Amino acid sequence: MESGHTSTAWAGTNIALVKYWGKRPGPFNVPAAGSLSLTLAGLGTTTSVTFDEGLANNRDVFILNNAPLDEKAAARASRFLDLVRARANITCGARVDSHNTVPTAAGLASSASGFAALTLAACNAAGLHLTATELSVLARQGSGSAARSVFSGFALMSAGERADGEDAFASPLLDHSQWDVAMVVALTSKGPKAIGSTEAMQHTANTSPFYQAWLQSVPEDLARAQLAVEQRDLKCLGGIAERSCLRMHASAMAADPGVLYWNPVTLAAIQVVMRLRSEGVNAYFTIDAGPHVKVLCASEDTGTVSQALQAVPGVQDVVVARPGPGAHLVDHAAKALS
Ligand code: 2P0
Repeated sequence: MESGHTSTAWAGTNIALVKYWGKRPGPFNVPAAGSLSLTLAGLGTTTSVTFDEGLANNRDVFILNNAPLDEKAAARASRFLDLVRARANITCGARVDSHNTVPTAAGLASSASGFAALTLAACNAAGLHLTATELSVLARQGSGSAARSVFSGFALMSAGERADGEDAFASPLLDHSQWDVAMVVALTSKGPKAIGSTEAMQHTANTSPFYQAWLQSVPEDLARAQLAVEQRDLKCLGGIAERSCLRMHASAMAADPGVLYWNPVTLAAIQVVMRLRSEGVNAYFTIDAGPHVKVLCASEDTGTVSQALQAVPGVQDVVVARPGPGAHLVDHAAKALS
């Protein structure tokens, strides 16, 4: 490893159409079931990593959007970098500089793009040249959803069977250039989310009587969604996405105490999507661990869908995102010129 060498990577965030909600026990952050997602262009994270032997006490330094990262997030990222250090047989700290193009203040920031970009930049800076599958296994240990952002467009995350999670990784299903769809994101609040997904999914697993039923429903959704992607069948994929989202949220709502991410604007946006469909527009909602509504539709319908969502009282902003490439290194010379 060459101390002082900086590597920069970009990763887009991804939106799951068959959701991940729950882990198997153990230290390796292994999902309890598979998931299927769409990686987005434009909304994501650029991260630069430099392993620096001059850092006091080998402590990592994290900057996010030009400000120091909060202590809890920094501790989590340091634990993740320990995995990279162990693999590369290095001990020094790292300087990590990240920029989110996801509107962070709106509570949309995703650990998916953050950990995918960190994985690739840190491995490259440490002189590790991993395959995409190996990167996905590693990224998963930072954040489950990050394993999917390694890949372009539609990706399938396997839960695997091994206790060490070495067979729990994402694989590419359909490249971002292969299907002209879009994700229209309606931001329904400005505040940060009430409860983080890592904690909320654990709480759901521990206390929700619906959790086992949720898990049992995933394999069939995954198989059907995979087929729908392969056949570019938007209606079929969208129907499964809505079902998966509602079942995931139902399991969380049934926890004790219940986890409710939605606000009244979330519900109003859902109803608008249903109305659009009754008018013949192929648009389908999904919602993550927050109140925002993401709508999958054909590219040609983004104008109609955006307008309808913008008209919902309380919607703060509407962002249109296209399918995007997987995590990749950013050329430093090109970066300096831009
Ligand atoms: C998903 N979410 O499939 C689901 C749907 C949120 C709702 O993946 O604990 O932040 O870091 O593995 O990846 C969010 O979970 O959880 C997530 P950890 P992560 O996109």
